Amino acid sequence: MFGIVLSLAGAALTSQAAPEPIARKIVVFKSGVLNESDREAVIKKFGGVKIKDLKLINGKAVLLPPKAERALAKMEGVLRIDDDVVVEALVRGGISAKPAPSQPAEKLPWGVDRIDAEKVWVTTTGDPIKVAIIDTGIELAHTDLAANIKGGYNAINPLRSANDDNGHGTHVAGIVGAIDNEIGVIGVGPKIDLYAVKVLDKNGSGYLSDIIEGLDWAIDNEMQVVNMSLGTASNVLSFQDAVKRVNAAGIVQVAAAGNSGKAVIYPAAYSEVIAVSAIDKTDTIASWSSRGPEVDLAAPGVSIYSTYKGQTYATLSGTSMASPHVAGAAALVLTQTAKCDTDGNGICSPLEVQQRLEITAEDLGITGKDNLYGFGLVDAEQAIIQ
Ligand SMILES: [Ca+2]
Ligand SMILES: [Ca+2]
Ligand SMILES: [Ca+2]
Ligand SMILES: [Ca+2]
Repeated sequence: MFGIVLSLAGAALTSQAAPEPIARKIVVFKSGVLNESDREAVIKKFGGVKIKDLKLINGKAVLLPPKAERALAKMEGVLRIDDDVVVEALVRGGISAKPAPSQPAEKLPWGVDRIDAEKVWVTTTGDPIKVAIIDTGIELAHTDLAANIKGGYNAINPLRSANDDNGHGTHVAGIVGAIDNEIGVIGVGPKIDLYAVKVLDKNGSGYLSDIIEGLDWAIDNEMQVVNMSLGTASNVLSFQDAVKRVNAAGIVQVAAAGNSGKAVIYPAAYSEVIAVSAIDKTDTIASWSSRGPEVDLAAPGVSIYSTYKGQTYATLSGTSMASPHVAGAAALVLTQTAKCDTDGNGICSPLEVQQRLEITAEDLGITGKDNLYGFGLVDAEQAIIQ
């Protein structure tokens, strides 16, 4: 009797509230309880509509009426329900200058020069390491990138190409691996194999579930490094679970620390991911670069000139621009197994690559590891040649 009264009171309260929008959620299942059709059925039963399967984390992205969430979470075989949070590209402000005209004479960008990547190209140019750019896509026809782009995937719409409709991913890709060809710019590793994994839309934002699907693609397609110049302040267990599995697959993960000037955001803050802060031309941390004990390395991230959509070039700032300097350096290290395989098992694990980059970094700020620069400025020359 009492229970009925309570539930009626609850119904009266909710009927007065504004109708809630359908929420985008990630439903994670326990393994081995429900088969595939039972999983689909339980989502439908609660008014949910499946968007996509997330096999990496044993889940599904769904549209769910908010009122159904608690009851669905209690169903047999359902482990938990996470928010499918919005994740943003970590560029700061807009384009600082009008995009440069198509195919200007080549120059060495200051960031690539500062980490002394150009000094290792006699030894390695990153060929044939596979780096996935988890981003807004890459301009597939850009003359300074096309020959290095070996594939891709559009997690937002698998029927479409991973071409970049924003420009951010094209900029990031050029920092990692623009071609040494007399035009435009040169990347950290000018023969790195680039893969465009489109998870962010034309406004530079996307859903966590699309990023998780992109990470799953990276495992299935044997990527060796993934760059994530993106993040969210929300710590979602599904994201942490995904990066742990990518790490277990032996893939080096590098991410932007964030542009808030405050705590390091996710995924950079996870221990399996190399978190990169941004410095300017004077080796000083950018005021807006996120900071904390999770920062592992620093890299150039202020006024970085690189490839941009529309066959152009642009100068951008953000920890988005710092992360790909480290991703490129990680790819260069991976070509030199003897430099990173400290346990001698013949392969360089993500942790071994990270430690190689850390012990060879140029210490900045206060002596030793610190909250602004981590172990210091990534130094490609020291990591590969020393
Ligand atoms: Ca240099
Ligand atoms: Ca070039
Ligand atoms: Ca090893
Ligand atoms: Ca230091």
